[in-house]
Amino acid sequence: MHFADIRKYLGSRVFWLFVILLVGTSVAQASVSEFAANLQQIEVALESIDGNPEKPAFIKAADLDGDGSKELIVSVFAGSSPMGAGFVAVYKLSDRSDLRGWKKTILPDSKGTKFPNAATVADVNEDGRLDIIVPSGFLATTPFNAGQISWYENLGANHWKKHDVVVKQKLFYHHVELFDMNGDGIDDMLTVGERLGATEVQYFAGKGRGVFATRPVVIYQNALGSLPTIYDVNQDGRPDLISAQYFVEDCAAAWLENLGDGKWQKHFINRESGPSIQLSLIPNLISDGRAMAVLANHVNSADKPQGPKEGVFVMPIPEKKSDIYNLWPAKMISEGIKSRPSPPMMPQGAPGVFAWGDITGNGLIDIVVHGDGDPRAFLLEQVSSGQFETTVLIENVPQGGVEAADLDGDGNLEIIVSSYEANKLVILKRK
Ligand SMILES: [Ca+2]
Ligand SMILES: [Ca+2]
Ligand SMILES: [Ca+2]
Ligand SMILES: [Ca+2]
Repeated sequence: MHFADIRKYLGSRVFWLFVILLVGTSVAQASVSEFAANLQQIEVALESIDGNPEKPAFIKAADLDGDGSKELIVSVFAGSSPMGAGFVAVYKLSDRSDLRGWKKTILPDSKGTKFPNAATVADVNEDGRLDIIVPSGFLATTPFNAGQISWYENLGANHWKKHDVVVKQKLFYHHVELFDMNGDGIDDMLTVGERLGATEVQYFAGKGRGVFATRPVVIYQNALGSLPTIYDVNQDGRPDLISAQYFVEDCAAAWLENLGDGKWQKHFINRESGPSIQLSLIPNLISDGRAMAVLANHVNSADKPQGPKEGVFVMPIPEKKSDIYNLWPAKMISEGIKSRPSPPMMPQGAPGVFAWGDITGNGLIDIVVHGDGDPRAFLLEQVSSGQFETTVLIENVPQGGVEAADLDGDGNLEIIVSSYEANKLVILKRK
């Protein structure tokens, strides 16, 4: 979601937005009418979670304490740079019926994390409490060997203890899947380490009770990308890996076939949509019982008019087994997403990361996508089976993340949107 170098954004413009946000509710109310005017299908109200979230990026909703209400885990870039650093914040609703009241906890010892990326919520040490895995680092940290994976042990009552899995890596990490990769019955940490032009698909073998090998097993070089998914693509009983590709530019998306005995084979899925940020498999997306791959690319048609157009694509997993090994047909389901031109030395791309769920309540799964280099967030509403309509949800949220979750327990999904460039963290709620 932040494949641009953000260091130069930390200037007067960000400070100006920060001051406005602190002015309070009158500004927020004005924003409501501003984006509600853009909505055709749903009405939303905006609640500001935090007047100064300190440049929030990735967002994850999960019920960490088992009280039936979801918390928000926000990866905050703050002053992230090779020298400065960010942190991870957990927001908990004080009163479930009031989305305005959030108690913020900064995970202990998370201050100093350089570019904290997408958090994973899982019970790492198998004590029955959900823990938080935080991978980190980015292009700016590679010369400083500052890539890292840590996890925060849930001690109960909102107390946390930090454990490092790996530190001081040239590679940076965006996402970890907790999964038993080597079949010894203990979950391992699967991830894709990246740097400019190269990736390594790795796992850190679990030894039990939250202890992991300090050196990774490298299962493939120069395949996949930031946000890998484990899925048995060819239904042979062996879990495969699938993801978008960005830093290795031979395709937009690929999967690694698990051949057994530690052997893997790369297959291209899409070579026409350009460098891509996220591929997710969504079960029963169009209500036909099949899983579909949804791909968001990350390109800039303002900079490269002859290049791929920005968009979100659906790619059904081919039904004929032999077709799984060929390119999968892709259909663009978004409309009008377009990156800003990149300022000098600050490459921009659109769209960014996405989340999904039945946002509008018609029983069909919708997709919420951040524009990233397009400073808007969008709802791709599934109006009838397989038919999507694009709506602008909110403007002026350049570069950030999205999540969809029912936070207040009324049965409707809220949408949470961040912008690290504009220092915003907001909830959109259907009226
Ligand atoms: Ca635990
Ligand atoms: Ca294992
Ligand atoms: Ca398989
Ligand atoms: Ca709700």
